[in-house]
Parts: sequence; structure tokens; C-alpha cells
Amino acid sequence: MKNRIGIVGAPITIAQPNYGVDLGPNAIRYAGLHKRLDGLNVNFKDYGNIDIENVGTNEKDSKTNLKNLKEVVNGNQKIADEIKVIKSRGDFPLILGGDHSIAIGTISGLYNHYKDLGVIWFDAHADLNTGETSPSGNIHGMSLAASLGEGHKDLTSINGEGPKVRPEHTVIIGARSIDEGEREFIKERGIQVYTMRDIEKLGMDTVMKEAIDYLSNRVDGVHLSLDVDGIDPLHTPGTGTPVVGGPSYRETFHAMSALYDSQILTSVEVVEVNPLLDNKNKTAEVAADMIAAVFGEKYI
Ligand code: B3U
Ligand code: MN
Ligand code: MN
Repeated sequence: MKNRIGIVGAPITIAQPNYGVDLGPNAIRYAGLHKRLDGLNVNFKDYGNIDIENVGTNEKDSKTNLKNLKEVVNGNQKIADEIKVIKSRGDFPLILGGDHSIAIGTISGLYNHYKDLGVIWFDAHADLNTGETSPSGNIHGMSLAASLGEGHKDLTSINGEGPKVRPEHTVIIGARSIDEGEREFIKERGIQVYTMRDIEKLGMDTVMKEAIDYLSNRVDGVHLSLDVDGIDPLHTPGTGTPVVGGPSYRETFHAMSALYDSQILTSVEVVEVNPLLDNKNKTAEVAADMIAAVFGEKYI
């Protein structure tokens, strides 16, 4: 890692109903993030947490089917602005969420710095809903769609109107809970998806090799968006929408190590750690382990 890592907390929690994800950034710090990075001899600076208001309700808007649209947009605008500052300093952004809606802000902030940004979306879900298809109205299930230019205009217009990433530059890994509308989206737009079935058949090593190969020919930067619910809830109980049957701790660690070895990544975010649902900060510890792996920690 040549660049200094610029750490920032992005504590949005109102794009999903289990409030407490706003405590995620500090929980990951308390899990020993700085010490782990010190141990890897990487240079980093922690810029603290972005000031997010998090005033919301659990009501869907009757017209848009979205919860807390204005507040989520405001929070994400702040995140996009902060990412631009971190990038202009030449740092490698490491964003601690926050619910997964923060990807709308991070990817919008990264947008101007790349000609063709690639995204690896490690998640149990596809987050490809829009107000029309969402079963919940929760915007954290719409953030990849918004980044691809689909959904409410306010969500797709942060830092300029329209798509920030192309579907053919997007790889989803670990999916095992995909809604009907999301399935259509994937088919229509040709997004590369490695479901749990694919991981089971190919093995994580091959999946990562393929994903890295696929992206490295097409993009000039890769953002890793790691939703901790992508990992099996056996290891990550502190998250709002756990789905059984995910990659194990060691498979995920291996995936992160493969990304480190490839040196393909240009930014990383880790989302959906909810300390209020957790067991003795276990989920934040796993998040810190995965961050350490993605920055080069090895077993020996
Ligand atoms: N697909 C469902 C559930 C969900 C999405 N993301 C999470 N849960 N974490 C939805 O509400 O869009
Ligand atoms: Mn997600
Ligand atoms: Mn998820």
C-alpha cells in the first residue's frame, strides 16, 4: 500500500429500521482497527466521523415508497463531499459505516476521480431495489441501484445526475437473498453475480480470481463495498438483516487476502455493523479482521 489510508466514519442509520448502525464506526475502532493497521506498517490517518443527523421515522412515503429520503440524501451528500476531500489529499479512502445507503455517497464522491470505477459488492443482498420494487422502502436495499443510475432522482443526483458506475463494472459476491425486481435488474443489465451457489460450486478462490480478472481489464479503480451481512451470521450476529448460509469467516478472510494480493482496490467501505444487536462486539471484531486482511494481514 503506497498511499496513506484515510479513515472516516459515515454513521447513517435511518436507511434501515434497526437503529444503532450509527455506532458501527466507533465499534470497529474499539475492536482495535488502529492497532491492526499499525501492525501492518501502513500509514493511516483517522479523520473521525462525519456529522450525520439521523432524524427519521419508520414510515414509507405514500408516493415514493421510500423512508427518510430527504435525510438519507443529506447524509450522503456530506459523505460524498468528505470522500472528495480525502481523495484530493491523495489518501486511500477507508469508510466505516453506517448502513449500506452510505455507498451512494462514497461512490458519488469517488466518481470524478476515475474514468471507469469498478465495484465489488460483497453482500447477502443485491441492494438493487428502487422505490417501485422494494418490499421494505428501506434505502439501504437500493444503494447499488442508485449508484447504477436507477431509482429516485434525488438518490441518483448526488454529485451530478445519472449513473456513477456501469453495470458491466459491477460484481456482486455472496448473494443469497434477491428480490424479484432485483433479479430482473440483474438479467436486464448484465451484472456479474456470484451467488452462494456459485461460491459453493467454484470455491471462493476461483470466484475471487474470476472477479479480479474480469474487473482488471475494464476499470481504472475498484471500490470494495463490504456488507458484514454478506458473511455468515454465525460470525456476524450484530447486523440488522442476517441471512443464513453465507461464506464462512475463513472464506471471507481468503477473499480479502486475494484482493490484497491483486492490489486492485482503490477504496474500501465496511457497512451494517450494529453494536446494539451484537454479542460483545464480535461483529466489529470480524469487520476489523477483514479490514486487516484487505490491507495485507496474513496468517503467517
Ligand atoms: N432486499 C430487501 C432486504 C435487504 C436489503 N438489504 C438489506 N436487507 N440489508 C430490501 O429491503 O430491499
Ligand atoms: Mn447491503
Ligand atoms: Mn446485506
